[in-house]
Amino acid sequence: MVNLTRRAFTMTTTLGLSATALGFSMKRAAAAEYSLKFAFNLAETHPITTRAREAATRIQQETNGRVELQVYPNNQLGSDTDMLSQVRAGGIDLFLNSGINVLSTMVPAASIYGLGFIFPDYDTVWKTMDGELGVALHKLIEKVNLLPMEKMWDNGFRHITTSTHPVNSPADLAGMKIRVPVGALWTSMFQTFGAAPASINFNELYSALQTKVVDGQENSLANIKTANIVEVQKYCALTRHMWDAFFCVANKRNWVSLPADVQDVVSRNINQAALDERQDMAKLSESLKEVLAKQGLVFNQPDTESFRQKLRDGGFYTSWREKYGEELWAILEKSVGKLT
Ligand code: X2X
Repeated sequence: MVNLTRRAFTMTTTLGLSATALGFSMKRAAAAEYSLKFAFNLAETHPITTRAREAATRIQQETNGRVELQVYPNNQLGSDTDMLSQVRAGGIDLFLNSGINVLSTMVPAASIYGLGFIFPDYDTVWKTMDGELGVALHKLIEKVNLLPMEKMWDNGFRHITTSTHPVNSPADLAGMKIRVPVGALWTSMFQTFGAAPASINFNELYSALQTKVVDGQENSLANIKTANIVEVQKYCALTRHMWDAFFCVANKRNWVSLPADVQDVVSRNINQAALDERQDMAKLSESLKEVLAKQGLVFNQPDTESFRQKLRDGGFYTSWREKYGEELWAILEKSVGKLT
């Protein structure tokens, strides 16, 4: 809210000058003592954005306006690559990013939960990520001076969409130009399937599909809907080939400079928002299929065994086991069972 009187406003328009040019100070009606920038790539209508805004309202109410959480969805502050640099530098205070996405360029092991077909259901997912594996990954992220909030935000089980033909087995992916996010695990998985993956940030995905730079992509139904991917894709294979989620990471220097009571109110509301968003996503994973089918997306249900076999035959699990190391691998297998 800009605090200009009607008279001042009339004057600026009459003179054709902006308030700043005239030297007015543009104060907020009730300026917050602490303002935190919270940024991410998801669309305005994604449940993550809704729950983030809800957290902002609660934080404002609980602190009587002393603390303001400024929510920037939809890549408003840049691509994931840009936002990661900004949260490192302190220009962004809180950033949601998948450990499999650009965050893995700094913390390679953070991508381990993205391995193909390791989670049968949400119970196993949250037992793993709220448990020992999540704690181990938090420690690795802290080493690069980012502080993860306790709870991860769900980014859903992922499926493959294409504009050209339905995908029933890896043979249908052979040589296909498919967009994957910017992370080595994604590239490796789709290379092992036999496709030709291209790393592209989420803010460029829609136009990459529209201009046919790539013929396909893979994502949650929530993103296929809210980022309008459905408008530029025809087929959706319900592969559920991997599951993804976001760490909410804070710039450490900015975070430790906040008083303890402010840290408490912000982290408590952000973690609650994450838990509520998980429920939203679980519901949407059931209901969105029908909604998207009505919009013209043609679904098929492949037998996923051929995809799993391709990963095993291609040495996918054994080579990533070497990269992640025995300690993390053992923690993961404790939750999800033997993988190699
Ligand atoms: O970039 C994507 O596809 C997204 C939104 O799902 C992630 O951030 C990994």
